[in-house]
Amino acid sequence: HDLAEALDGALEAWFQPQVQLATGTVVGFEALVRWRHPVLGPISPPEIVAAAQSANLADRLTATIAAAGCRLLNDLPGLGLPQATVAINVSPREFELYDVADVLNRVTRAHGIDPALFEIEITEEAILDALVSGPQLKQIERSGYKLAVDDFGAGHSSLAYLVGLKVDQLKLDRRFVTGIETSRQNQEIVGAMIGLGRALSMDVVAEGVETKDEAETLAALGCSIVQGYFLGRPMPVERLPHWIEEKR
Ligand code: G
Ligand code: G
Ligand code: MN
Ligand code: NA
Repeated sequence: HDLAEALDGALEAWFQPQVQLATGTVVGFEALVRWRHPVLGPISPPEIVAAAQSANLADRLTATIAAAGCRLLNDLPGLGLPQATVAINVSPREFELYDVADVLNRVTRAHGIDPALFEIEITEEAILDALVSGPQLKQIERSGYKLAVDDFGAGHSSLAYLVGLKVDQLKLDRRFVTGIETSRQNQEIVGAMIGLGRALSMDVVAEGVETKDEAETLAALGCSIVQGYFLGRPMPVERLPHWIEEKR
């Protein structure tokens, strides 16, 4: 009940920048849900998502986050930022619950936003459940949205699913990134995943970059885009101008 109400007010999308290593340019923002309950305090995103699913509000949650993403895209010139993408998370169960492409289409049309500016983050688990997700992913792809595989390398390791699906981006799981400057094994693994991305024309984004050493090691390995606390934490839109100012 509280969530239904929050979807019209208190619930927010925060945004975490994705930065091109070579140039320092912001190329995207991942939208992450945030909700401070008036009595219970901050509710964790997995709890919000679970509550939305059991209350039959999952489609509205996605619509709310996507709408915030559209507003950010429309605000970028005013913020003095170049064109960028917005990434939205969709969990595996959601494909069983509602028509994801249909929800996204309604929102992007209402805001006059090109679907190609949206990156839909799905997990390996969602892709592997092809009976449920297959037709939906095709529909998302046909509507013009980009697809990103989130937590890449952390789930089922079969790469067969990369064939026949138009994946634009691989988001390397944080576990390969943390302390990469001292782990020869993680350097080899990340190097191989970057090679895979290059061979298949997919951007590779390293997640959870927390230190300069990690960023430099990733740059040396040929990683093009990074995301993590070192570059910027998830933040409300109001904080973006300050973050941009600090970065200059
Ligand atoms: O935002 P972190 O800040 O705590 O997010 C924790 C988890 O919640 C991540 O796995 C992230 O993908 C997921 N998450 C965040 N926002 C959303 C959302 O709007 N929808 C879905 N399905 N998952 C989200
Ligand atoms: O599952 P997904 O990759 O969508 O989850 C992203 C999660 O990672 C969010 O909870 C986000 O707040 C968190 N996150 C983003 N950057 C960092 C980071 O540098 N370090 C850590 N530990 N978490 C991060
Ligand atoms: Mn994500
Ligand atoms: Na991830």
